Amino acid sequence: VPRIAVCPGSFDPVTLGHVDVVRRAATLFDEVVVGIGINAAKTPLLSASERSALFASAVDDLPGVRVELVPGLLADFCTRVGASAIVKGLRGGADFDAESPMALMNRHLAGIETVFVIGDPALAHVSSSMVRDVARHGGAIDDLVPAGVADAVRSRLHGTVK
Ligand code: COD
Repeated sequence: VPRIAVCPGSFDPVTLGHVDVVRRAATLFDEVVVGIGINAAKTPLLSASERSALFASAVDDLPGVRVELVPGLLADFCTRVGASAIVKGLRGGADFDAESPMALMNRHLAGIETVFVIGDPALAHVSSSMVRDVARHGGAIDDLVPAGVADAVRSRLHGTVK
């Protein structure tokens, strides 16, 4: 029986930090499903299908990794795909504080464990919200995101690719 992990997030947009977490998960599990989820606290810049296509292109060299939309509860999604664990990345204490209640709730709802990997310290400053903010003000985000993502973000924000 293959061991399957789900790596969930908003991924608005996917960053090199997210891809690093998925790469690490792929060394620990037979299959990894990247789950493009809905965070009710956030209004996304990119549509779910855009976020999905950009993540899929960033991991197309990784066998055993696929991208799916999570339409409702993450816990239900994990049960449906037969996942053994959720894998998430921690940049620091703030991530731990945000992730602990989610891990406990997902275990409560579906009996699923969450496994945390410590993010690459070289990417500790990289978040989707920071990437969006830097791009919004005309800063360079190209070194923080996979190929194609910076153009997609700029085109959504400014209606043009420069
Ligand atoms: N290095 C390491 N890890 C990183 C980095 C980095 N540079 N950047 C981000 N991460 C990690 C984050 O800590 C997080 O674990 C993950 O990557 C995803 O980050 P985001 O910001 O894209 O995703 P979130 O936090 O907005 O995702 C929230 C979910 C969509 C997972 C959540 O809202 C959810 O599960 N929604 C579905 C509905 C549901 O089930 N709700 C109840 C949840 S208990």
